[in-house]
Amino acid sequence: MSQVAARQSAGVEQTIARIQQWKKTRCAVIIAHNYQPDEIQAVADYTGDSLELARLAAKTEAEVIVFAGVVFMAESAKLLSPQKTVLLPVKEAGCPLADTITAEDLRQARQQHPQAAVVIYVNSPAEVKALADVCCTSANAVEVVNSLPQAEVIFAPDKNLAHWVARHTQKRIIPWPGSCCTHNNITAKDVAAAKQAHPEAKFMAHPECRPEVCGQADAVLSTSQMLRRAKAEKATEFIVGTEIGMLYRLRKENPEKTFYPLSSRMVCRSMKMTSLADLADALEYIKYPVEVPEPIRMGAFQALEAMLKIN
Ligand code: CIZ
Repeated sequence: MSQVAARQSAGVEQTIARIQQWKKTRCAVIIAHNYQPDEIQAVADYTGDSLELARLAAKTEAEVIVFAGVVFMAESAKLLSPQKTVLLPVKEAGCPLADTITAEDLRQARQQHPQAAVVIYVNSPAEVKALADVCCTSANAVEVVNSLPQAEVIFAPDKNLAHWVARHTQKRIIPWPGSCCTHNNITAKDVAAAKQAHPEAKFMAHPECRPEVCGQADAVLSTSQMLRRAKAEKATEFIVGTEIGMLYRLRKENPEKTFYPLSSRMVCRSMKMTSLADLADALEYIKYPVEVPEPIRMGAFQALEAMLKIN
């Protein structure tokens, strides 16, 4: 090992020791989204999708929850655990998809479609969730929409997930024009190239991908569903059509199988903002506490609770 590499590795060890020490002092847990950098997932107490993690945060005895993820995820944890301190280590880590909708936009859409129910994907700001009839995840979106009495549904903010839902329901879906740039930038050409490179591999796509990408998938799955499918399938090779952070856990939990990213461009910049030093600083200096005003928290909590009653 070169001297530079040895110094870097000693620096990483020191930062991890600082994280462990402050985690104990603060009686904290670290939870990391499936899209976080490998080294962050490696030091986390729990990894998962945004809702799994918010539920875990609510169940833990810990008083401080460090959420390695993006703003809407830390907010969701706070919605379910208002009495706990929820920290987002990088306060600028926003979600470009969540930013495609505001509460005012949604109020106007409701006025235009007064008969329609409003289903809001969890990748959205708390004040938007607060105006929804019910929330959904990518794993349960179809089930949530089909459970509603209304024949029309405003589905926001992801247009590709809305399209996926529309294919699996009799209801009229009114899609919001938002999308996740990490998923939406991928085209049928990328799929063709990945399939040509790995002809034996099963292709799992996330429903935030474009319809022509999902249309070529062996299965369209949320991140938690991908983890379950990769374990259960006899196949030993998979092309993974979602953010590349997902490969860390897939590989760790299935060492005998091989996972290929659909494209090396599937990198969410916001998800990659968190560093080990940010985690250590978050714990030592209590950075950055997430606050959701109580009337908004109550409204958003009700929309989440309505979803949890469905599944
Ligand atoms: O809700 C989540 O965690 C995201 C962003 C994706 C998924 O499918 O789990």
